[in-house]
Amino acid sequence: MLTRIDHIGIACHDLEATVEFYKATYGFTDAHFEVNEEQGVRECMLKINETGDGAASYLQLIEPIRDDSAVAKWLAKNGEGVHHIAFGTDQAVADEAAEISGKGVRVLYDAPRKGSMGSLINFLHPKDCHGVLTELVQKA
Ligand code: CMX
Ligand code: CO
Repeated sequence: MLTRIDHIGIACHDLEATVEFYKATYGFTDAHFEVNEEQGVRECMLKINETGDGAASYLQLIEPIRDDSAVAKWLAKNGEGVHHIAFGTDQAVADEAAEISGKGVRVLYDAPRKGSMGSLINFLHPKDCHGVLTELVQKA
């Protein structure tokens, strides 16, 4: 079952400047930086609030590290902005993805991949989700 908004992914050109905007404008302070080589991004998870399922909701600010990454392609076409939404699941993400796949929605990866902070992730195709690239997250 999906039990939270895990994060909203926001694509940006300058990670540090974008993090500074969110800190200075809204007062968010809990920031975790990491690089996800496989996804081709540098990112900052800015924690917004804890959630009733024992996890939390974040903004995920992402800057591409490679020109051939999904986010670089998207930024070149659209400019900065909301890139995806991510739901947290209370079960194995492979099981969640299989259930959703059974409803006719394309799941992008055959097996879960590494997400932020030790999580496991998969994605649903935006064309099957009314234009929204949707990520599934199993927290570490
Ligand atoms: N949101 C909504 N629609 C999107 C989209 C997005 N983020 N990215 C692409 N699309 C749409 C495009 O607008 C395009 O639509 P049209 O055909 O109507 O123009 C269509 O999907 C195909 O897009 P494309 O530009 O040709 O891009 P690709 O098909 O090569 O890739 C996708 C699209 C979703 C398969 C690819 O972005 C992907 O694999 N994404 C998953 C990985 C990812 O996004 N990683 C970064 C985040 C990492 C993290 O969260 O940790
Ligand atoms: Co994400």
